[in-house]
Amino acid sequence: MKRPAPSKPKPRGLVLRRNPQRVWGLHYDAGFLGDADRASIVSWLAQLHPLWEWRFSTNRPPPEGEQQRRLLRPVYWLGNWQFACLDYFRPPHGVVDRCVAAEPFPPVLAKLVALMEERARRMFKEPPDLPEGWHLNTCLVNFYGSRLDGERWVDSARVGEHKDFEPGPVASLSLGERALIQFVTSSRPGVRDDIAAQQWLDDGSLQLFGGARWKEQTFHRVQRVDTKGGHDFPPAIDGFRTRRVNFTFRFVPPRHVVPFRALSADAQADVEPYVRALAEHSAFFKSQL
Ligand SMILES: O=C(O)CCC(=O)C(=O)O
Repeated sequence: MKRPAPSKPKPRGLVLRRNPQRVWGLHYDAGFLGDADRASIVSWLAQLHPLWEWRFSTNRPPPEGEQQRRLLRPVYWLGNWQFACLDYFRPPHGVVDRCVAAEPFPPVLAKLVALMEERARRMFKEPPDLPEGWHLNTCLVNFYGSRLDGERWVDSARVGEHKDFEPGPVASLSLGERALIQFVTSSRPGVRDDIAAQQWLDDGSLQLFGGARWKEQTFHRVQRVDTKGGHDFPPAIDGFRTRRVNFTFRFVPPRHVVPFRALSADAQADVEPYVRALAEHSAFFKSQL
């Protein structure tokens, strides 16, 4: 007798593979970035000197069970710099010595940010989804690609499960190889990591996400980045090849952003080498020393 075919397991949690743009709090626009603005961003990238930070520092050594490590990728921050070794902005308790005043957005990003804010304000109307004073004043520029390990290129183009703790909606602009972003319910891979939504982020796309569901109740991760398009972005970074660049724009209440010299003595000591490295190429950071 033929066994009945096993019934297909039901997805646990809502899997929104096709149309996450129809889901409240998520918006996706594959064609957000025009050619001229894209070219202008790429030429701005060419003069950048990203940092490839270490996760811990002298005054903040690795906690038990963890090891000192470099981040998976080089980064650059605009508006304020959240150095990995000082830990990231996590209100309500993690707000002191976290956000160091950084360069403003270049004109092309400032112009795009105004459009992103307009869209976000149509999606989110009031606190807590749209906090008092919200505007996208912070940007993390992530460089995704491969790092040279001895003679081997090792792909490190991914980000593990995490939340962006800055309050309010986040806007994410992608350049280069498409990347798969997933919103999941667990902070550890394999542990109840039901996929609540996922989206391939295309070259030139904008994703907006906000509201409790996508900011608080789920984590997000970049599961993989394609290699098919042959993208290779400037600037040249020693031991690293960039095939995707992502800009995530966030909001840090301005009262939490402090000049480098207003950090505690320990925090200044931990990040001074980074600020000196930035100052070699940036009038802004030179003025902060
Ligand atoms: O690269 C992306 O698409 C997302 C980056 C991200 O999750 C982050 O910067 O927090």
